[in-house]
Amino acid sequence: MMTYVNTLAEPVFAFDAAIVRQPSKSVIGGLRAGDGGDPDYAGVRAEHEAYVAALGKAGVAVTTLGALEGYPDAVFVEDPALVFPEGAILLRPGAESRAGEVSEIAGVLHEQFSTVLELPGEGFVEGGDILTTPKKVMIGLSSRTDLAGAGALQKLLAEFDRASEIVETPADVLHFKTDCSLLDQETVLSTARLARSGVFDGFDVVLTPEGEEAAANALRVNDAVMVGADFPRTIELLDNRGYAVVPLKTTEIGKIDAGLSCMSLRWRRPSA
Ligand code: CIR
Repeated sequence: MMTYVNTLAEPVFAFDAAIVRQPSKSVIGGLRAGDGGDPDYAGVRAEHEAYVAALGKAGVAVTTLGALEGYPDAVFVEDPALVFPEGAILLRPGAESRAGEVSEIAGVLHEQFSTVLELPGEGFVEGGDILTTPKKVMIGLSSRTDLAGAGALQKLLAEFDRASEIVETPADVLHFKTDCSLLDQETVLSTARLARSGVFDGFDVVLTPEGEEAAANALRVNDAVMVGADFPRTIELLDNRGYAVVPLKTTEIGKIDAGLSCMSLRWRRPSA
């Protein structure tokens, strides 16, 4: 295995590469907990296109995979795998309808990474439950990520010299990162319901304004902080704190419980 030294010299949100996948027409049947109606396919495509453009503008080279009609949620490439400068990890989604997405993304990961590990054992982990911070990788238990999967993942992260911690996701919240994101090396954006658990003790915490909980799934990429355009108070809050806010529409993907982190795998390529 390649030894990767000095992983923490760059901020964890310094990315120069990303993988995304075109939304399929079947995305309108994507998994969701609520009943806010089906997303509009053209709307999802438009949101996805603007997102990919924003990644490019932030300085990331984007690899775009083709749509997978057999997997309505496959546009959310964050969930079947995890990527770091040191290598990639193939996960095991807890949602049955998403299990096949892992082998669909394995090929491009083998092309782009010299090390690709696979989650052993029987447990489940989805990437939406993983928050990478400078000091540790946080693994949220949820309806999609169980203790067996989280424990197996900790062992793989140790191979990358990454410390990790298993934490709880609030009840009825899809993924850990549905409710939080990293704004900079010390600061997280979090819903009050998640922060209340004390999980972010030691971080600076910016709380999403009441009623804008869905804004918590923001995405820091290099200098840009991408935030859902439907959340004006969160945008103003982050703008006032000096972040370079890039509002992006998430109205349609929000109907199937998705936000900005879900639509890409992002990493920094190790320098030769
Ligand atoms: C699902 O329920 O799996 C999709 N409809 C949404 C996945 C969102 N992914 C993410 O937050 N990483």
